[in-house]
Amino acid sequence: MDRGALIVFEGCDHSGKTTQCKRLVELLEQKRIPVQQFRFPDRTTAIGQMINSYLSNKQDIEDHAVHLLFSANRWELVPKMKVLLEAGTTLIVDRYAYSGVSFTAAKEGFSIDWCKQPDCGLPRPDLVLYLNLRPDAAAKRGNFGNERYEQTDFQAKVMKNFHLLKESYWKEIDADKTEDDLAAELGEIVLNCIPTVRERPIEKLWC
Ligand code: 2DT
Ligand code: MG
Repeated sequence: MDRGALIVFEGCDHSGKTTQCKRLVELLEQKRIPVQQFRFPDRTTAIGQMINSYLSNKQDIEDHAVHLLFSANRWELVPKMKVLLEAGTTLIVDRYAYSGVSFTAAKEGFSIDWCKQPDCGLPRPDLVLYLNLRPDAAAKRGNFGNERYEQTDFQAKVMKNFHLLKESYWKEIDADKTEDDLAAELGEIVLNCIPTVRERPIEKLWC
């Protein structure tokens, strides 16, 4: 049985990740390609609910501890992801371990190296679509919300970290275009990627 592709979206706030994930799922469904969407953090699980109360400032959690919760929230979904991939379903994932590392490493006293360890061995994406948007273009799309981390100076540090994590299987996409143009560009990339992974084993991230 041919496996599905693991495709991850990363990028800054307002770059259109969530909208484009949805558009991509719709495109694949239209073409009768088996597809399922994931997003991290997945706030529906017990761990996800702790993360949600942290992000919405209802609860404080020590910085190392919350980093491990974000990672645990990915690990708890790995068995389901693997079953789907092996059954031929392509997964479109809104944020993954790169957000995990980039956000925590933007805090005082955290190295990129330390931050990567808990996610080491997760299924490695076949493709990371990194939506790039200059800060001035992002600002035109609206203000930050009220969640933790939604501040300009913190986000600038996060963006720097993302760029340190680039790998050969990343594609950096200029997101400063219309929703339709971006959807068309991403659709073509993903439709080309899916057939190339069919017989490749799922690799491990960062090890
Ligand atoms: P959303 O706005 O996309 O729901 O993200 N985050 C995310 C982390 O700090 N660590 C992680 O591992 C992940 C996946 C990024 C909520 C916020 O959570 C941050 C923004
Ligand atoms: Mg957000």
